[in-house]
Amino acid sequence: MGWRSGCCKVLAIVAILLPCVLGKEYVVGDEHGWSINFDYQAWAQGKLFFVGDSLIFNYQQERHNVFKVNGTAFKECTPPANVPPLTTGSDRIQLKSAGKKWYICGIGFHCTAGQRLAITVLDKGAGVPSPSPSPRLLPTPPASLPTNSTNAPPPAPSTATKAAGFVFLMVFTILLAGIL
Ligand SMILES: [Cu+2]
Repeated sequence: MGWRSGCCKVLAIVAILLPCVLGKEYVVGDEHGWSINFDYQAWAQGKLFFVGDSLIFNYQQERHNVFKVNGTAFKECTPPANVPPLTTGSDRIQLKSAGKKWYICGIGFHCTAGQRLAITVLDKGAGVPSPSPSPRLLPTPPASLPTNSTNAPPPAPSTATKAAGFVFLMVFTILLAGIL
């Protein structure tokens, strides 16, 4: 009986800390990688980038590169003359501060051809930018509710609760695997 409550405590702590400790990794363009003929703004849309997350630019070395630029250089597709580009073919950039970030390819006319990415990095504490309160802050029904309240279907979960549930499930599975 002891392991159960102890396990729950560990679960709760891990479920809370895990998303904070581990930054997410985003492969820019997913399997398309970092190249021309891709809509990076569409790719970035709907994604939430937080401080601590990382961008990974995958591309064929010497065919492309990655410049971190400012808004003007992004708009005009002008790579900075005084800053060397990233050129490894698998460049990882950790998002260290909140705010707008811009990346372009400095080879040929690739940037003009769409090889540029603009994202907005959010502060960890900022959470999901939404006018409605976080679902985690909603009051939970009292545990003493009679009859079949525990079996009642929960209200449709938001994306945030789904994500939290997924993390919880993962952690639970890992722990369970460790115990068994
Ligand atoms: Cu390029």
